[in-house]
Amino acid sequence: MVNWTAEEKQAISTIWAKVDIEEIGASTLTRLLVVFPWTQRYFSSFGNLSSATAIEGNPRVRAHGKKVLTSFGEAVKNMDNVKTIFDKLSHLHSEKLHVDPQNFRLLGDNLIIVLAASLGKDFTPEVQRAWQKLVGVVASALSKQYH
Ligand code: HNI
Repeated sequence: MVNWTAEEKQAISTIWAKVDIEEIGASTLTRLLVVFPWTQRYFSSFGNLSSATAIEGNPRVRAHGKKVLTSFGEAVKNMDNVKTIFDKLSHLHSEKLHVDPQNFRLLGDNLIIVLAASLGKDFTPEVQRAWQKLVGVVASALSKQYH
């Protein structure tokens, strides 16, 4: 069970209110696929991923990034209940998609980097620590069915 302070909750929801889900989602997934190219193997049905430019301009990457970040938003709204709300998704990623759970951490790290770049000085060290905790909680909830 994760405990959140009022300050952490505040830091997370304040930032979330400023997030453009489509843009940040697309940038986060694009960055994952470019910086960690082995993650491309799960998206072989998505068409052209042959270069950073191709990935950036791929509409399926963009749409999927938005989908992932929308789902992340459920965690933001249910911070005390992330394991429960991601139970089905954990089953899906483990049993059907066979995604190596290490990749959930990589995606979370990329989200932090993209948020920091997009929000600049609003992304203070305190805010970053709260977000780091949240991406860790999400990664661990999605990994639940693996162990
Ligand atoms: Ni993920 C599908 C949420 C990380 C590979 N993923 C989904 C769907 C959601 C989702 C929602 C759609 C489910 C459905 O159709 O019912 N994924 C999330 C979240 C995270 C995450 C919240 C982490 C924060 N997924 C990852 C990672 C990878 C990944 C790190 C691989 C590197 N996900 C997939 C794949 C699919 C997927 C592959 C199926 C895509 C498709 O459309 O075929």
